[in-house]
Amino acid sequence: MKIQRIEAIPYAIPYAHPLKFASGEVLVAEHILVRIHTDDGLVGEADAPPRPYTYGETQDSIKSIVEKVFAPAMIGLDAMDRGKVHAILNRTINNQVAKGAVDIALWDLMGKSLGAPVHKLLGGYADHMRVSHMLGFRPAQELLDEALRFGEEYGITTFKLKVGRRPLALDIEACHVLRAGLGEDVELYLDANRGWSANEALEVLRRTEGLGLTMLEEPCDAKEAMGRRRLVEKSPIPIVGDESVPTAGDVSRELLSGGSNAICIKTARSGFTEAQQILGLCTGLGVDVTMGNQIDTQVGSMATVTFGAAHEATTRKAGELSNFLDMSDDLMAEPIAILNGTISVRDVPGVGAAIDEDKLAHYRSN
Ligand code: MUC
Ligand code: MG
Repeated sequence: MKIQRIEAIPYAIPYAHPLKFASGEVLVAEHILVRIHTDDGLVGEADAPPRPYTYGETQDSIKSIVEKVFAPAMIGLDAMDRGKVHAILNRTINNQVAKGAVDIALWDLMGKSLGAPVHKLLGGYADHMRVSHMLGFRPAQELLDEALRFGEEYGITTFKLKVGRRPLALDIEACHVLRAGLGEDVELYLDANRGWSANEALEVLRRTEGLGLTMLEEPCDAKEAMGRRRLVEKSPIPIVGDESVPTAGDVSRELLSGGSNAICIKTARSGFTEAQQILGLCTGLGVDVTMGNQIDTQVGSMATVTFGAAHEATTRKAGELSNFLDMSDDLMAEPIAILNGTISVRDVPGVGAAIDEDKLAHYRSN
């Protein structure tokens, strides 16, 4: 199964409900669909969502690095030889989202060529994941209305609230309103996308005490190492590393330096291969993990559920799998259904995110 051709296809799908958060805003999903073609006629696919404000990659940079740097070195290799491919990818630093998509497309190819679902190849632990929904910046009452609607329509009982605003009272009020309106049984946790300082985060934790918040993600910049360590030491709830930990090396640095004591795994920026390394590291150290959302399409969310359901430790918490609901459309031929607050894996060869070619033709940019 030799790699014959690699495409990086830019496309744009507007959001019906844009998501706003401390580090940025998403109005249009301007992503890249990576397609790896082999000499036996198989195609492996994966979605690459550029997040310039998080990793510095853009739609153009991902297209260029995949087609001009990775593809020429990969063509002719056996698609099963992931070790060889990763040695090539590792010659270029950063570009995590481009590398993640190449890796997932290779797993998709492996599944298709073996006739096996990738969730089984990865571990096959469960056939579904519970869903956590991300709530972006909105006035408190609108956030509550949205959460109640997601609870009623989809059975979702876990919410991640985007915070990191100033004045702090905006987010503190939102936490109180959500807890009062949703009741004790709904899980609520926060993600500040580096919007605060460590001291501001401590103040928020003080003023939300008693609300049963379960985690606080990237409250401040992890590079501000002393502040972060002090926050981790003083916080009653886990401080989750997200954008500070795209690679296994980053995870070890943040855990060992005391900058985080829980880790968010995102397949969009780590692929499946490095996500498994991260998971092994965290499991061995006794560190909790969450499956995060890089504001993914259905194609990206299918990859997350494929990985998350495959391992026991990633099914303990609800995975962030539902923000494709905010988009006006998607590329997947058979849309994802959320039933009783869960998303199921697909028992088809590969990742199970087959593309609707008419939709791709409609939304592709060139
Ligand atoms: C998240 O968990 O931070 C926002 C930016 C990004 O890269 O991912 C999202 C969600
Ligand atoms: Mg985050």
